[in-house]
Amino acid sequence: MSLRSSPLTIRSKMILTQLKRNPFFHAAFRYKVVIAVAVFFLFAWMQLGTLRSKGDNEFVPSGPDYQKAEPAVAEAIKQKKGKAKEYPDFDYKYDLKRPAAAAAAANVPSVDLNEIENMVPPKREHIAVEADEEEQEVVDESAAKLLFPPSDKDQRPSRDLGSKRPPSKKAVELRKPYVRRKNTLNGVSMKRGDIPFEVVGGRDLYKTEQLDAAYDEFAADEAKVVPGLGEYGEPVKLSTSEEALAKKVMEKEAFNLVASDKISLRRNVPDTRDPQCKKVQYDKELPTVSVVIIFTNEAWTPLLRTIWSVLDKTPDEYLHEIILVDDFSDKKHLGGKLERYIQRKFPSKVRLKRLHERNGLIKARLVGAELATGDVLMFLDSHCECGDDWVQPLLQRIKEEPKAFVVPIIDVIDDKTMEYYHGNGVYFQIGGFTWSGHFNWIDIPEHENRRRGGSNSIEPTRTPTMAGGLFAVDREYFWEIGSYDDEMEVWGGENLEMSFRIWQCGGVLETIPCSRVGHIFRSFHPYSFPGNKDTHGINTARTVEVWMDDYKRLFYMNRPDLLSADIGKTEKRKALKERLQCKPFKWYLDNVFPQKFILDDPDHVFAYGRVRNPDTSTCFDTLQNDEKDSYNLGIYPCHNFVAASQFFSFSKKYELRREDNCAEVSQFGGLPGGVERVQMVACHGNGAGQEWIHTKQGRFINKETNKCLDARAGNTEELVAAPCKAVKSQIWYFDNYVS
Ligand SMILES: [Mn+2]
Repeated sequence: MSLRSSPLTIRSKMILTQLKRNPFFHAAFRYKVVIAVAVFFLFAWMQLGTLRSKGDNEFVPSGPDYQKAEPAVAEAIKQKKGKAKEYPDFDYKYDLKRPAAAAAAANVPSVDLNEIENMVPPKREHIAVEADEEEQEVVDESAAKLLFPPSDKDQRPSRDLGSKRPPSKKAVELRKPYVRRKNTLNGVSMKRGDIPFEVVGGRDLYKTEQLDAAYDEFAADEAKVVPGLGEYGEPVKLSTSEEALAKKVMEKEAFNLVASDKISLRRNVPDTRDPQCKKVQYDKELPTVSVVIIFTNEAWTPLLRTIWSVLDKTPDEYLHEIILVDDFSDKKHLGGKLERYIQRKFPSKVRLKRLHERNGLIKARLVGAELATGDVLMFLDSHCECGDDWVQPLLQRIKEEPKAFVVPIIDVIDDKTMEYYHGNGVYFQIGGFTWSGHFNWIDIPEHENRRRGGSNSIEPTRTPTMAGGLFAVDREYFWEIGSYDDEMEVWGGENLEMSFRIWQCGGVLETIPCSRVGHIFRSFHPYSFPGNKDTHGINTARTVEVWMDDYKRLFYMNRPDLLSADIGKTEKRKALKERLQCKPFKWYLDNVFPQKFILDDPDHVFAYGRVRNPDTSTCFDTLQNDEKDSYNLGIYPCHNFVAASQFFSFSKKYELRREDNCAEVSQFGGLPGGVERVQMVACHGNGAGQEWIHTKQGRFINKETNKCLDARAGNTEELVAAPCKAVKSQIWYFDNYVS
């Protein structure tokens, strides 16, 4: 059978003939060779374009710090950037079109309109969605997209603008197959990828006045503000009905958002500095600063107040930029509303970077630091208020000592009243740590006061650790000394890691008394931890593995559970320690934190371990009391392993103690027969009621009261101090005696 007679061939021939009647296809058939060649070149050209744009999209920061960054860190961030593209845009949760499209696809009745109305109250959200869709066409020009003035209904044409006539032949001839649009920022053309931010401020780039005059979506927020309320850090008093609402909100936000919303975003705070600070002259030439603020689901007013406060309190010549890094928030106000606020109200120094998955504090800060281009990096929490001249003393110190990590004195903003507390400007504390791996505040030791010139000095004050939320450092030195441990997860422990590393690897960590920044201390984390992991514990285990050498035994005694936990690999950090030739932890303890009590160190103790009464086989026990407070010391059947709750030391100062608490005979009225309770209170180091004699026979005699520790009590779990007698219940021995 020949092909000619095949019905299929005949039919296709017929179709072809019909097609040829169409003038367009007729032309196409006539010039098929020309078209083939054209298509080939077009295809080749597009391939070239894709290749080029791939290169542009790749996240390779151009600053010198990038090269200095640990290659692994740089690689990790690079990979993350690549990956982020696969995730939907941040705003997707508010995209009305999406549920509608899904419903249509599933062939179900469309969503109740009222429901949608309730989901998205401000009409502005609709406009934003539309605008986004139009912008899809120029999505390649991400930089240009950034600089679109805020969309506004009043600025839109009232009818379709454009001719319905078909384009002239000449115009068709002139049209090129594909025109790349140029990106410009204030008229300076730039390559795609030059602006790695989703949004930049537009106050200084656009005429926003007429926009402000139109419908203002921020008017409702501004209407909540009561003029003068909270000025100079005064506490806010709420009405009874507001108070009830505030209580509810506090359970979610961990601070009083109702009060915060009523205070001006640009309120004044008191000048809490030592009066001596006002006389200090700072250099005119100081390094510039990039302020990095990361946040996840931060409330509206604290976040904006933080940004305003930095803008208002930092001299313009030193403020290089404010980089906001959004760690995958899903609160509505942090979507389009925040973007429009930034575009309208803030200058172009304020930039927003979105992360498209939850990265956690450590990685989010690394992203911010990568994007920064100022001389100095300053990290701030997203609920701060800066004091007068807060930045100059920090920049001055870094200019003088480029290896200094500096922290301001962190003032307390009350989480219930938003009161900005101010003491006498002189007293402040520095950072310590506990062997269980937590940061704590400690008093400045005598030796440091001598070094810095007295307890009233405003000179930089050395601190063994930092709280972590707020600090500044030379940008290049930040990378040189190992930035952050990027294998740490979400939150916690990174501040101790950084503190140990700074000191052990040749830097200094200082509190700068003339710099003060207020911070809302919240009682709990208002956000969830992915996977509900104990990231603080795991991160701290990483820290002790890398930096604490043998002293990690004291950490694991408190956290035996972490001995078997998966803490990831620490090789990279150990290699860094090796490369930077960092000093051992013993050097840190001897030189930076000599006042730190080491529970089992022969220089600090005569004896340590369990304290056991052989007759009853009971041991001293904290009975799980909170050691931040005073508590009555107890006894409990001895464990057959080293449990932190039964670990005590007999110090070289003759204290019977724990890490920070010492045993005293209680002053608060005793039991019958001259028997007293025994209390654990903060060690003061001055002997007196905290001094004990431990005899060869095993007695513990309190020097002040001459009473002996005794295991016989009405309550079997209570340790008491009783008149000394030759009884077995007054014999106690430590597990270990240091000769
Ligand atoms: Mn904080």
